[in-house]
Amino acid sequence: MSDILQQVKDRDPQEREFHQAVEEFLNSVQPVLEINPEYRHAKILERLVEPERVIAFRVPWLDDQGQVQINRGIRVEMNSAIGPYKGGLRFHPSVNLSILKFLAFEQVFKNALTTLPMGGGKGGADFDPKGKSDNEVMRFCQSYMCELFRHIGPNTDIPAGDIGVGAREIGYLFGMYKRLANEFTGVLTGKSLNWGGSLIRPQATGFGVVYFAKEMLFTKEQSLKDKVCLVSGAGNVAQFTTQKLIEFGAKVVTMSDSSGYIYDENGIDDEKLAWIMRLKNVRRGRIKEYTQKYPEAVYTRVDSSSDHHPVWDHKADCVFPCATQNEINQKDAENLVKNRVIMVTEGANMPTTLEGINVLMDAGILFAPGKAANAGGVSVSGLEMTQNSMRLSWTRQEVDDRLNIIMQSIHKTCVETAAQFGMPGNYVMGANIAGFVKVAEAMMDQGVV
Ligand code: NDP
Ligand code: 2IT
Repeated sequence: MSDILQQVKDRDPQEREFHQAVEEFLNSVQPVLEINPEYRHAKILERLVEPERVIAFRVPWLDDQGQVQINRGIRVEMNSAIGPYKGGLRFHPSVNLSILKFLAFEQVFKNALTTLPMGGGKGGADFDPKGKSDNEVMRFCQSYMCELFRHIGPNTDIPAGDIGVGAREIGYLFGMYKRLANEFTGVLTGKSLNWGGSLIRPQATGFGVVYFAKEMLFTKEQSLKDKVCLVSGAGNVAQFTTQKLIEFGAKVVTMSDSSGYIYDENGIDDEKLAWIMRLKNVRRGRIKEYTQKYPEAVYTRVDSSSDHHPVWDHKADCVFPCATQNEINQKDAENLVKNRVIMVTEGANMPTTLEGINVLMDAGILFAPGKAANAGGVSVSGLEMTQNSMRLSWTRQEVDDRLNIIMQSIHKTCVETAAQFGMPGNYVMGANIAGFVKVAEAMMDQGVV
């Protein structure tokens, strides 16, 4: 295991996020390799850490002043052993190959856990949608798709949203794909409802996170009712995590964006959340404006060079990091332990550092990794693909019921797999091993490809 990690590090020394995701995974799967020596001979791990294909391309576009702008576009097609590449697109200035490889790597095992036939991929660009006009976003998306379209397809690679890519961007991307390919197909998910989207897809990641959290608490004979919760982020995942937590009787006291966070001691209720959704999704404003509307709340600006994130200093029962990678470090985790948090459920991808995870698990805190807990989004993307293929639409209730069943099934798989390997309650091991075995078996069946 350490040899493989070292090879990955030596080959691409600058890819820190990718190394982190690979290390967490390798730490879990050792016992599977011991009982399946054939995986070693077939070099399954060595193949898993090498993307099947990486596409990198120039994205030139004209801004509103008529100036030429150039961004870098990437799509990582990581593994197609159990289905076509599937995973989101991220538009954020921090995007680079390391971040997209870590996301694509985690997506492979997440998608395997969903029970649906989807391989793993991820893509994006170092484009910053913040402060751009709708026309600029449209021109960027059109230019991005002018190259991407030749690499994707409803049976090849099906992108969706992630940070900075929501319904607006999916619409512009789809419009250009349709024009170039001369086909109306389910090549993207997260589409709007009236042209092929699925009910519940916007809500799916956040709702799924809370369905998963409910199952976790149930193992301790507890429920979300009256639990005080810290949520980070104020985007798609954070909004619908908060909405479902409120519905289940929990009290959410924080939300954040990359500039800072709000703490509302009285709890964010449905009306306040609706205001945040308009702020973020329509006006595209900053979370600090919340305190102008609700002066009882406190806004704290966050200095990104600080050694910890103050949102995690608050007393709470349950914690839902829903913004981005590495937002809970060792010190944050120690603060959560000190405050006697009982559960951390990851809505974002890899929001907790390796050191942070160790602190939480050593303290006996219930901890669920994003690849299990946030799989509801891609699951409903899979259901959107099914509906597109069948050329029909399911009702809200039908999709929500299926989402709930999938999250319960992922939870059960994690718990049973962890117990089978002698680590009861270890969701990290459960998720990694169960996802790995499904993909490894498919790779063994398909030979050296
Ligand atoms: P959005 O773009 O809708 O929201 C992202 C939120 O996180 C914003 O509040 C944003 O603040 C904040 N954020 C982003 N980058 C940073 C950063 N570098 N530092 C601090 N805060 C940051 O994205 P989503 O809600 O879709 O995604 C959130 C997380 O969930 C990501 O990790 C994503 O990979 C994961 N995820 C998303 C799924 C989906 O279906 N959308 C599915 C599964 C996982 P600001 O506005 O200031 O940038
Ligand atoms: O990280 C993720 O699972 C997503 N961004 C959703 C991917 C998808 O294809 O819906």
